[in-house]
Amino acid sequence: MTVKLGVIGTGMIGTDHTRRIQEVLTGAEVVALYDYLPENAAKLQAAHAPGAKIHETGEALIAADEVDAVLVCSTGSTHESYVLGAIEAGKPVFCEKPLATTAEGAKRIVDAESAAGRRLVQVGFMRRFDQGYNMLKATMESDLGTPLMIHACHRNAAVPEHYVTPMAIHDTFIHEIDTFRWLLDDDFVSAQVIFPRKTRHAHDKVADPQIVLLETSKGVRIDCEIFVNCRYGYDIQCQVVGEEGVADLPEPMAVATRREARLSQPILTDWKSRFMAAFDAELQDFADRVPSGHVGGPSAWDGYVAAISSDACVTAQETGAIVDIALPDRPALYD
Ligand code: ISE
Repeated sequence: MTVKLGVIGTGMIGTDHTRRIQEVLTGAEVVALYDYLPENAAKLQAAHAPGAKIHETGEALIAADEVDAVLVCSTGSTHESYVLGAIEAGKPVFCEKPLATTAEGAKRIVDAESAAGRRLVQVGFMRRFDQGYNMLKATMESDLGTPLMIHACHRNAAVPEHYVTPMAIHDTFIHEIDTFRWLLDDDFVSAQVIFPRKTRHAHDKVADPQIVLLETSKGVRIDCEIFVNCRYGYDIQCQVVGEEGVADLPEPMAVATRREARLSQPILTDWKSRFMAAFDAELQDFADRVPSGHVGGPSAWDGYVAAISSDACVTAQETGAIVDIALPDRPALYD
């Protein structure tokens, strides 16, 4: 069976996902597109999905009979209503992060999905599908004993002018939030943010670098550097310290060269390439599960907890305080 997908939002990630569905994935095709700029949808249709119908609204795309499941790749502020619309239509929906721009919005999605009684929502936290992170998690479980600490860092080469201080949390660090929860099978109880000396390469509206300190309910301490104008590349590091040993996230595979008295290895510069295989795997998993009517992967609950945790980190940025993080009870659907 070929699963028929509709893509809402044909910007950078919507275009990339459409390309991978059409050219990389098996058993799925894009049959519908919507973008608030119709010319963008037309461009994507011409480039990668000539058979797809362009809809006039996202709501029309969700309602279309030929659409089995929906991908929400539009701007963050529109995610909540499209995801709620898909749940109401009983259609599986893959939503890029953030699930919603507020924790209350994410909770409305959790409530709607719980009422529907089945997992219809998968959130685009692709690192759970990354081979290196899966190897790290397996090593933690087999060799490290009880985890005690994580030292991590998330570095981007540069960020655009519209990137402001809170985005270091809800656009960038949000991936780390989900990754740490998943690696540790634990939740956070507090957050603090520290600002080291600022790099001269950051513009006025972004404090860069930052260090986030988290504590989990089991007492694990995490420090994570966020440095989004590091200049040299896109670099994701994660070291787990356990009672029996230490494990590092593997580096992306790269050829080392010896030349002119130097031993060197390239570093990627773009997050889309760094996690390319993980993006492929998360969408393949989503498409494979559509026929069953139940999706897997990161859930609406994970999206909701990420929203609560990132709100606490933003408060920590603003106040300099150690901010408590309290979670509501988890609905049975997510056990
Ligand atoms: C971007 O949205 C991402 O998802 C990347 O993984 C992150 O490194 C970058 O900072 C974000 O802007």
